[in-house]
Amino acid sequence: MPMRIVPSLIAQPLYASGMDIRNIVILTGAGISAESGLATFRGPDGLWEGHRVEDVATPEAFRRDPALVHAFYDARRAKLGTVEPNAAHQALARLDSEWPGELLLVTQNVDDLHERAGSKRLIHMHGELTKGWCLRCDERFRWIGPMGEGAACSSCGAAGMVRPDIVWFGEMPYEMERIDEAIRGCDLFVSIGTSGAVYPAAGFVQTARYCGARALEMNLEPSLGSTMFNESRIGRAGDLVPQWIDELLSSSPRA
Ligand code: BV8
Repeated sequence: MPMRIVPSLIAQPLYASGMDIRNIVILTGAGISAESGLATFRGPDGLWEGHRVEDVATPEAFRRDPALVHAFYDARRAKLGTVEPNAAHQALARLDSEWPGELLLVTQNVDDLHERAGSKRLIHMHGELTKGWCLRCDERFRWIGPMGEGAACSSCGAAGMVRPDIVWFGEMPYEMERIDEAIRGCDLFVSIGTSGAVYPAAGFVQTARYCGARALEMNLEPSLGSTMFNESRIGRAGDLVPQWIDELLSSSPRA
């Protein structure tokens, strides 16, 4: 699928000549894992794998029907074992290992495909499917396999107090200070595979532009915040991201 470039209304060339890109923040969403076979959120039926968000991804839903919420996350955790990182994940892992400047990869995704591809400078702002959280001792720990209502905490042993370590709607995303600091200090903000529908992630581009950074989005369609970007490259992440990283690494001074 050929790449389509949509210059934004307030377009300025992405890399103003002589502009030295050193510090980069990259935000990813469900679209980057679509080519690995994981469903995005805004499915054709608007449902999320057949569920209304408020029935499976809120603290109220967990109090109301923990069995349903556990079944929802157990199914997604099981699916993880059947998928692999794609070319976009791998290209970002290459950038992580070769980029001489500051780099922070912030993902809204709870899957583990970025770290399986090798990305290290990574934050899961909405939590991880492969982690559990004990509401008795407040410990977080790796979790493989189904969790279910009776799960025992691998730290304090309490049964039935373990929930998926996922940030639900109405809950505060993780590492917001670190993310905000990186965005305020970056030269380039990049958004990949996200619709820009959920806050605070959807507001990152405003902060970045306000602090003088350039902004690039790569998505299958213009996102809700598309006009805030200096450039929008429309297409599949698996094609666009490796292309962009080749471009960036070939134009940037080595360490
Ligand atoms: C909070 C974990 C308060 C769960 C998730 C301001 C205005 C309005 C509303 C709010 C606001 N501030 C807060 C809110 C409320 C809410 C919110 O934003 N609601 C929305 C619906 C309006 N936000 C919150 O509740 C947040 N918390 O605000 O806390 C607070 C403040 C202080 C103190 C205490 C509390 C927390 C939100 C986090 C919820 N958890 N995920 C789980 O995963 O199970 S959000 C979840 O949905 C994802 O993580 C992601 O963030 C979002 C889905 O968006 P995308 O990832 O972008 O996916 P989507 O399907 O939408 O789009 C995919 C895109 O990819 C599409 O554009 C498509 O074209 C593209 N694509 C598809 N294939 C490809 C592709 N692109 C490239 N290549 C391809 N192959």
